Amino acid sequence: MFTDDQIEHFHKTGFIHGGRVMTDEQAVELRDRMFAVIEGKSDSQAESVRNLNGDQANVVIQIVNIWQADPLFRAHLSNPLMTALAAQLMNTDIVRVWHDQVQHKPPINGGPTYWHQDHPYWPIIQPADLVSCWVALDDADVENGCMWMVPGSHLRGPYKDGTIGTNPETWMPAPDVTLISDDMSIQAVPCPVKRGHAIFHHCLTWHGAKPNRTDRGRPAIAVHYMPGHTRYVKEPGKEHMVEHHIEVASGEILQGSHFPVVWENGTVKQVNAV
Ligand SMILES: O=C(O)CCC(=O)C(=O)O
Repeated sequence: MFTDDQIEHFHKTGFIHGGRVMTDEQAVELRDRMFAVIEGKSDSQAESVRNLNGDQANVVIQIVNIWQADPLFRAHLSNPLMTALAAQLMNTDIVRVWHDQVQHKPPINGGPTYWHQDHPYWPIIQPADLVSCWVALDDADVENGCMWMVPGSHLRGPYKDGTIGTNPETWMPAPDVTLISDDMSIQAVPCPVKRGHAIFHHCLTWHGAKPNRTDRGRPAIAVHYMPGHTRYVKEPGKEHMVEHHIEVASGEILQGSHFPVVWENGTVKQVNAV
């Protein structure tokens, strides 16, 4: 569990390391299942599997809702350490899953993660107080494209549509400075994560990653967790890939079999196949 000091640190910076949440062997098993889904060898389908950058020189394989495709990833949503830590950071009695997201940067031609904040990409869920748990399925370091974050950036609210701007030489954030307040530091810090360890970030924290030119891959899985009070708010003209699974009316708490409860009042809940 996080200490009070750690939770205060998270609220100040917008991210925090969560330590080891699975063994190396479990991480390797998940990584192997990830490759099976990428190669189309799973029994069911994920929501989407694609090269996020659409560019063969800068490949980032993104899988959304791999939990729909693979039972080990479904069990991963309910990891007891991840769910309890997420509940603490969101100060909630109920933790639900918004969606999950694999991002794999292959060796040599692994692409960057362009600087962004998450919540503006999710305008149909409110309020903006979700927390993501990102687990490295192999060591992620500065060389192979670990994430970088800007401490305190979540406190500034949404930035345009969430796309911050990326300097193509340094891979550091390059925002329109007329849109941010003078006193905002945009000093990014690297966030290396060991295999089987987790880092949590707030849904407004600015984050990005450099390309991977090493001979090591950088596989990782993020679970985007919602507190119990998150609502679906229809935004005409703004659709999200998983919106077609929503069965509640606009204005209601977002719940249902595709947005499962994984933690409730201290008890971990397993997720049913959909
Ligand atoms: O894995 C990455 O490089 C980016 C992940 C990300 O943007 C997220 O988890 O919100």
